[in-house]
Order: sequence, then C-alpha cells, then structure tokens
Amino acid sequence: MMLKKMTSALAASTFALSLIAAPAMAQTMNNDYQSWDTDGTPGISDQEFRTGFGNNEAFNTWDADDDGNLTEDEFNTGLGDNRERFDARYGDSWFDDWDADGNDMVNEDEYYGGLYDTYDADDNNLIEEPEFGDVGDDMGDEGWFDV
Ligand SMILES: [Ca+2]
Ligand SMILES: [Ca+2]
Ligand SMILES: [Ca+2]
Ligand SMILES: [Ca+2]
Repeated sequence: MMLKKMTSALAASTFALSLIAAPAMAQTMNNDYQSWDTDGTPGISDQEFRTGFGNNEAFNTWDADDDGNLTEDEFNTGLGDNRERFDARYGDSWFDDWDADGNDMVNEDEYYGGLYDTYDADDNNLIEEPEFGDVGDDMGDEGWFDV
C-alpha cells in the first residue's frame, strides 16, 4: 500500500516535470514550420511569426546601444559580410520600407512587420509553408539571423 502510494506520487511528479520542461523546450524550438504554427490553422500569422521569431537574438544583439531601435549603422555592423545577401533577400530599400514612421530607425514592431511582409511573398497576411522556407534558411546555420 505504502509502495503503491509512493509510486503514484513519483508518477505525478514525473508528469509535473514534463509540464515544466515543455516551455523550456519551446525556447530552443526548431525553426521549422510545425513549431511555429502553434494554432494549427494554415499559415503562420503575424502573431505566430512574432512568437517564433522572438526566440531569435539578432535584434538585441545588433542593437549596440540598447535603445530598442536599429539604425542603419547598427544593421551594417551586425550584418557584416551578410549585408549583400540581406539586400538580395529584402530588396535594396528594405531599411526605408521597414522604417514605417520614417525616423531613420527600425524599432522592434517595424522590424517584425518588415520581415513578415517580405516573407509573405503573395501578401495574403499568412506565411504558408513554401514561403516559410526562406525564414528557415535565414535563421538556420549560415543564415544572418544565426547570431
Ligand atoms: Ca497558424
Ligand atoms: Ca540602437
Ligand atoms: Ca522607425
Ligand atoms: Ca502568404
């Protein structure tokens, strides 16, 4: 009887541990479509994108003065040799496009919005699985978001 009680207590605590482990795993989530598509509806919504991308440290790493904005200089320093590939992906005027309020800085909202619009190639406000391929490439090994 005693043993049975202990066993079930152990089982319960193992279960509790697995619940705790779940969010920790989400932190190191893979950059694959299934991991980002958390609501199960087709496509990655801007909310899902932000959640998925929020695990990436590029913005904070590049924001050298920690003011929550990226100037073009901060982008250049952060990107280094990747600047050319960055331009090729997002177009030569990406900085001005992303800087929606035109203050010569890209804040976090503008950053996510600009990225989202680029990856959503057909502009239907969803990133479908084929469109997501570029996100995975850019965040994976050798991608510029792999900081
Ligand atoms: Ca979805
Ligand atoms: Ca800054
Ligand atoms: Ca701005
Ligand atoms: Ca789309």
